[in-house]
Amino acid sequence: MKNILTAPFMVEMIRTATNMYDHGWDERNGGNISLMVDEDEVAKYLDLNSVLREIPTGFDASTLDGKYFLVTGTGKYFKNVQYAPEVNLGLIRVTDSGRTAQLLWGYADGGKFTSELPAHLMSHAARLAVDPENRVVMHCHPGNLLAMTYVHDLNEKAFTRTLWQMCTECIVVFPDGVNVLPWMLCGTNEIGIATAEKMGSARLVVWSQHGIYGAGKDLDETFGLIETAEKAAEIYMKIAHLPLLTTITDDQLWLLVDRFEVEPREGYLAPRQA
Ligand code: 2HA
Ligand code: ZN
Repeated sequence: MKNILTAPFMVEMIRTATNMYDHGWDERNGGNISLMVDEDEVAKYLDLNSVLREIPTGFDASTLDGKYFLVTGTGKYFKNVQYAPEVNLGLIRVTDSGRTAQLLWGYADGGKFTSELPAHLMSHAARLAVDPENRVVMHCHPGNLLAMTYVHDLNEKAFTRTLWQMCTECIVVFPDGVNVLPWMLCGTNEIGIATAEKMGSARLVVWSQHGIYGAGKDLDETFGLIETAEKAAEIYMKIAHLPLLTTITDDQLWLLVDRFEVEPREGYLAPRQA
């Protein structure tokens, strides 16, 4: 059996957590990542019959039964993932209609998965229902997106349109837009259900005054999605207090849509000029 620390999914997870920390998105124990890994891939590194512990999840996620996830640990710091992956990460198999997580590797100090597991697994289920290729759910606290939720209208269309107007590439990277939740208590099934519901129509969900959730087919793509939205929010926070002399118009956004063949969120752009 090969050493799991050499697995491409593990190497990529460690690099991504480190990179997110380096971007300032994951102070202290902030943020969490879950990566769905194919059983065939896990079997190269672990004995699938060797369950270290069973941990209750506290919610149902029946469509995920039998699926494997590499997940950051509760209370753990992204800063430390690269130095002690087996303490800060765990690999779980979901069973019992989602109610139990079987630990196959990791959480070596007796720990467990992120407190945000409900939001993660429910979001995986929601994204898989609309995109079978989805593998990643990522949560973090990027400063400019967070700041924007204090000063910008939290209406999803208004929030999305502002981000699209801040950088030319935004509508190409997230044509589905950004959904927004009001402030809610984190770590609960309620915020998990609300996040998953928002994930049905967009891969980015802002948690007001807290952070953001992103979903995608791999860690790089999901990181890039959040990175692009955060860059747009940074531009917004640089200019919001200044007189606005120019913007990217809806006609120009339509040119991007046509050139890059993306499908903008229905009704978010003014109708095309004839
Ligand atoms: O503790 O970011 O939302 C990790 C978090 C909770
Ligand atoms: Zn958080």
